[in-house]
Formats: sequence, C-alpha cells, structure tokens
Amino acid sequence: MSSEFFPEIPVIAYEGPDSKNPLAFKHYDAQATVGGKTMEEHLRFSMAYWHTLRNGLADPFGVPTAVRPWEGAEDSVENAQHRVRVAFEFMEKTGIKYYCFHDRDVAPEGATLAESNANLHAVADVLEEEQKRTGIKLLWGTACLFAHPRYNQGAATSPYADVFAYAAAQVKTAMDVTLRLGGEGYTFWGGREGYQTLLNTDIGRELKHLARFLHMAVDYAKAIGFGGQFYIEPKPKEPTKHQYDSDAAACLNFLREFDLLDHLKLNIETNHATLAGHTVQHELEVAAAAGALGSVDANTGDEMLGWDTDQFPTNIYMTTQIMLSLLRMGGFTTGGLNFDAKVRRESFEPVDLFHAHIGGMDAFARGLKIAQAIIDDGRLDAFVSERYSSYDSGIGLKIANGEVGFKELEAHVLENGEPGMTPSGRQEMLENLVNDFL
Ligand code: XLS
Ligand code: NI
Ligand code: NI
Repeated sequence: MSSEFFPEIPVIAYEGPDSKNPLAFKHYDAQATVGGKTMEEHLRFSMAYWHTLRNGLADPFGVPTAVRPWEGAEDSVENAQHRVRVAFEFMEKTGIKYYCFHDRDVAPEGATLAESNANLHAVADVLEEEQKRTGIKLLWGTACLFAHPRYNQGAATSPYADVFAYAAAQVKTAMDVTLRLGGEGYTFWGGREGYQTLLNTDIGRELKHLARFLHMAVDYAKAIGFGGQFYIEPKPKEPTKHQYDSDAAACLNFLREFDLLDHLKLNIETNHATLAGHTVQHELEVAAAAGALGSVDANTGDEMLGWDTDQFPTNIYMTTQIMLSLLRMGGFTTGGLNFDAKVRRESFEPVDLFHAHIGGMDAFARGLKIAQAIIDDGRLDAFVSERYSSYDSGIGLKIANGEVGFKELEAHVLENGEPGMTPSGRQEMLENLVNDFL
C-alpha cells in the first residue's frame, strides 16, 4: 500500500458504532455478513473519478476552492498519470473496490482525435497497472459527450452529422479502453441529449438518431467482444431544459420503442429522481419491475433546490429504501453503488473527501442492515403478498393468466354481486413498522 499523497490518513478501519473517530467506519464492516453475503459483496461501492479527483468545486459564482496538493500546474498526460496513483491510494485507504470514469476525466483532450485517443491509452496504462497492483476494478466507463464546445447542441442528438460522427468515434475509443481495463459496464448519460427550445428542434429525428447511436454501440461491443453491461442513466433536466432520458419510465419506453431493451439496463441516480419529481425508490422500482435495474449512482439532492447538487448520501431512511429495492431484486450483478457525489465548495481539504465517502459507506451499511432486518422480519412483505392474494386463485388468477375477458367478468359480477369494501391500505401502520427498525 502506498501512502504518499495522504500521509496523515490511515487505512480506514471498522471501529463499530461507539467509535468517535471521524476517520473510521461505524457501520461498514466489509467482511461482515448480512443475509448470507458480505457487506462488500452487497454494496459494491465505487468512486466517481470526475468528482473525487477532478472536481475543483467551482460554482457559477466562484472559482475552484479545492486544495489538491498533488496536482501539477499543467493539464498534461504526465499529470494525469500521476493523479491515477492518488486515486488508487484514496480507494485503497477507503476500501472502495470499484471506480467509474469518463474518458476526459482521466486523460486530457488533445488537439486532434488521434491525440486524445493516444492520451487516453497512455493513462489507461497506469490505470491497468494500478488495478493489477490493488485488485480494484472498473465498474463502468463512459465518454464525456457534453463538455467540449462541439457538443453544445448535443452529441448523438446534435442536428449536425459531423458532431454525431465525432461522438461515435469518441465512444469507440472509450469502449476500447473500458474493455482493456476489464470494465464490468459502460454507461450512457445523455449529457446534452435534449433541447433548449422546441422552436429549432425536431424531437422525432433526434430520438431516432439517439437510438441509431446506441445500436452502433451494441454492434461495436459485439465486434470487439465487450461483454459488459450497458446502462442508460435517466435525468430530466440540466444541462438542457429537457433531457430525453427524463426518468426511468421514459428511458424504458425509448428502449422498447427502438428495440434496445435487451441491451441496456438503467443506472438510477438519486438526485436525478429528485429532479424528475420522483423518489429514488420510485425510479428503482420502475426499473426493477421491467427487469432493467442495473446500477445506482449513489448521491442525494436537496429537495428545495432545482439542480443536481450531487451531495453524499447520509439519509438512513433513504438508504434503507434503496437497499430494500436492491435486496428484493436479489442484489447487483454487474452494477454497484457509485458515489456520483461531490463535497461542498466549503469542504475543500483532502480529508473532506474521506469524511464524505466514509459517511456514504456507513449510511449504506446501515441501510443494508435495516433493510435485511425488515425482510427477515417478513411482516412488510407478507402484507404486500396478502394485499394481492386475490389474484393467486379463482377469478383473479384467471385475470392474471389472460383466461377471461369483459364478458366472463361481467358474468362473474352478475353472479357474485358487489365486492364489498376492500381491506384498509394501512399506510400509517406500515410507516410505523418501518420506523421500528431504524
Ligand atoms: C450528471 C450525471 C453524470 C453521469 C455520468 O448529472 O450524473 O455524472 O453519471 O456521465
Ligand atoms: Ni450520475
Ligand atoms: Ni448527476
């Protein structure tokens, strides 16, 4: 283990709930088992390279404040390679076993595509070396198709075909590098795939182009033998006024319409759910019901602010709800909990990065333990099964199996009369039940 960049910070250990040490886990005990799996296997934490290593903490009113002593003066390949060592020391010390990156987070964009590709491969050399040294893995890769000015009107949905082509070329190399690093997935977040005004926009054409783009990615994956999972990440707005992948339901409909549902799952981000006017659990359940819940960008928003604040998750009630959905689906396969989150502009010291990740990991460890206890207790799930049990036999089973239509159901009602008042939904009782576990 190297200890060059954070010399004052130890490997973060589990000290239990009574510890007062801010640089220790109170609940995340990687090898402890919950419901037959270790916490590490359940939670599959991932570090987001763009925030943890690259976010200078600027906001629209002020310059970056982050103190990052390891950064060189130039945005060079050497500096980018050096930064990889910092990233891996950080992950080793926090016990985070996965990371995610955009191509342009890890390596600088060059003057030409060829130069950018070479830069990315040169940094990937070091990523590969550090992965081998530490056993840390790539959860998913992605391409930044939203920062460069060429993408000001979108990438795959740009009205300009040469921009589409550039984006395709960029994703090609990002996929090559993801494959090279053994990435378990590849994510498409539609950074500017949307519109600012309908006065200049042909939605139908743009959606068709986006679908073409994703089909090309699927074809290319086959061609190079990339077997990782593709994800699409819903977000309703920001940077554009309306993003096409606005929420889980919109993404699922898009994937179905364009015959892509076999190839992509959803990567659900809490803050994006908030922006869409949903809870994260709503988004997770919509995705899971379609068999398409793939991965989670674990962060949190501020319900009073209308933008992506990308805060670290600390709300135990929320992490409990997330873990309930994940446990019920049988857990992650290729996905994980990726901390797509940044420290506040006021929290500019390197140690704040540790506090932030420790807090997020502990919050999810508690959510996991509580969710497993609720499942083991069984009353909540039993209530739900009982609530739908009229579909398990008799006329209900015939409805569910498609064995009856309106005529048969009319006959059923004429014979049996009024269903009578239904049982109570018992919302308050169930809310109290959940609180008993917190
Ligand atoms: C931005 C998105 C982005 C994706 C990766 O809001 O969350 O960070 O996760 O492109
Ligand atoms: Ni995200
Ligand atoms: Ni986001």
